[in-house]
Amino acid sequence: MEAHPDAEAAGRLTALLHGAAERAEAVRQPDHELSEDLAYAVQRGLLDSSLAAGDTQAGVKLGFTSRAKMEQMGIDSVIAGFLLASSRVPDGGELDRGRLIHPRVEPEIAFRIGRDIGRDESPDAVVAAVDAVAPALEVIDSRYRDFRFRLGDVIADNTSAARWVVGPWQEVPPELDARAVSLSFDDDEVAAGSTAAILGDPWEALRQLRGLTADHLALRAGYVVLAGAATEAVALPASGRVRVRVAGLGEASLVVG
Ligand code: 0L1
Repeated sequence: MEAHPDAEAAGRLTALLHGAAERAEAVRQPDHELSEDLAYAVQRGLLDSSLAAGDTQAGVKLGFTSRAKMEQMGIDSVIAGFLLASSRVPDGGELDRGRLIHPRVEPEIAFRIGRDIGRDESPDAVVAAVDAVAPALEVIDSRYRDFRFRLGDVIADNTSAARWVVGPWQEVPPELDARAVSLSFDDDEVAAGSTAAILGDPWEALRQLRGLTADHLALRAGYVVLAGAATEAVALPASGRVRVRVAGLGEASLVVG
């Protein structure tokens, strides 16, 4: 039987994006707009390629969790991608910038999921399943050359996920909605914001993840969920320490090598 043209197109884009990330070489954006379903199928293909190469999925990341950014981009719901164990940088560890294309960094909050979550469970059940929270950094790196915003292209490119760092896990606090967040390069603050930038409250971002139905976004015990950026993304420096501080939660860092 002949492959469906959509499946063929998804397979080609998966191979292109996988190769781009492997070689740290940008590729051209697709000529045509992708539907969300097809974009998540491409993303799933990327995950399968990594799993086939021996990697494991370590969690899920949310994107476009800033209401201001949603309005600017003309979208009305969050998007998500997968986190790989191999893309985690240990807290305080070194990131090889040469393996990335045009990396930017975002200060975030991470949730740790305490048990497998069934597809039919409510957003509140997901919130109740979180057993720890932590400050986090996400390094994003679009694999497209001269990127022009198109939602499907971002989803297909695993929402630009590239590297991530989680600081020391903390007990779940009673609230998370208005904590000061600071991003610094060595001793210079380069961005400052609040956890309120994450859909008003990072817990709301986690709730909205339930609206996304792709199988690989289902949550499992031990998964990390990155809730989305608390400030604009900032271009990663050529070298030095990048640090996030979240009031009352501590800090996480990486060193660009
Ligand atoms: O993590 C995010 O901020 C979502 C997607 C970012 C897309 C991009 O600007 O590369």
